[in-house]
Amino acid sequence: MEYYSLKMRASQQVGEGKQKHEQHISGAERIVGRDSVEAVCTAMVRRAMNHSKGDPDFINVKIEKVHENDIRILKALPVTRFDVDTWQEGLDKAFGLITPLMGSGCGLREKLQELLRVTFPMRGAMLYDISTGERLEPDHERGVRATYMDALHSSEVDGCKNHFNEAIVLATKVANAPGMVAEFCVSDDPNYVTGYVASKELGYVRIMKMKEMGDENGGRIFLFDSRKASAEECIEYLQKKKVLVDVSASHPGTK
Ligand code: WAQ
Ligand code: MG
Repeated sequence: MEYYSLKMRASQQVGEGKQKHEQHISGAERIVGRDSVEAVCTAMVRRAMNHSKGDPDFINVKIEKVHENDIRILKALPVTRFDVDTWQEGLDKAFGLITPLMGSGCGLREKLQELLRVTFPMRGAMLYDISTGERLEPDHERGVRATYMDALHSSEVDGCKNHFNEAIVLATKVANAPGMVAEFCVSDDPNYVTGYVASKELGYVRIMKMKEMGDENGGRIFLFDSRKASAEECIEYLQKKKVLVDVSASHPGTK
């Protein structure tokens, strides 16, 4: 089978004079069979043209052939769901699951909370080394982005975003990165308050409220251990390796 990677990003010009810059509106990526390329491309453009963040001035669609031998197939992380009454309780639960993986030491919860705040303006994720306490992204403002991934056999050409479906694919790719310890995620979509923590050991743990409704602050932290792999190796995998995730057994409602 022949595969193609499709990537779309859309932006809008904002500001005047020297302040003028491109603001990101929407992005999507897929890896699909040759037969779906055209339909998926159309759906991506539709998604860009109908985004709540605004009308795009610029849409970039990139289509690249991918060799089947270069694709790694991964089984989706098992999903569990954790209901909470308040977002404070949700955050507390998330920190409680993650901190034991960061080793022993006090103040880890406060540290994570501080790191999360730093991710708010970033487009990608923070890559944090739990062994040294250093940030390993080459560009701190942007962060690292996991890319070249999709659900296996996904023929869906839907124009709108399904948070869970996209997140389980990303989280599965990330959890399998060399040296990866865990991931922590809160959406930056003001109307989407569900977040998750994930790792090979924890699986994908959905936490139904992790922020206040209307809050547009979100971010991702990739917790990495430089004693287990090199940062270069990990970043290379996240940004270059093609991954298809078998989500056939994944369901967002699993308790
Ligand atoms: N690689 C690295 N970081 C990313 C990527 C990527 N490909 N895409 C987004 N981020 C970062 C970026 O800083 C965003 O601000 C932040 O993550 C949140 O991204 O089970 O929608 O796309 O229902 O807003 C979780 C679903 C949805 C939970 C998460 O994230 C569930 C979501 P968003
Ligand atoms: Mg978002």
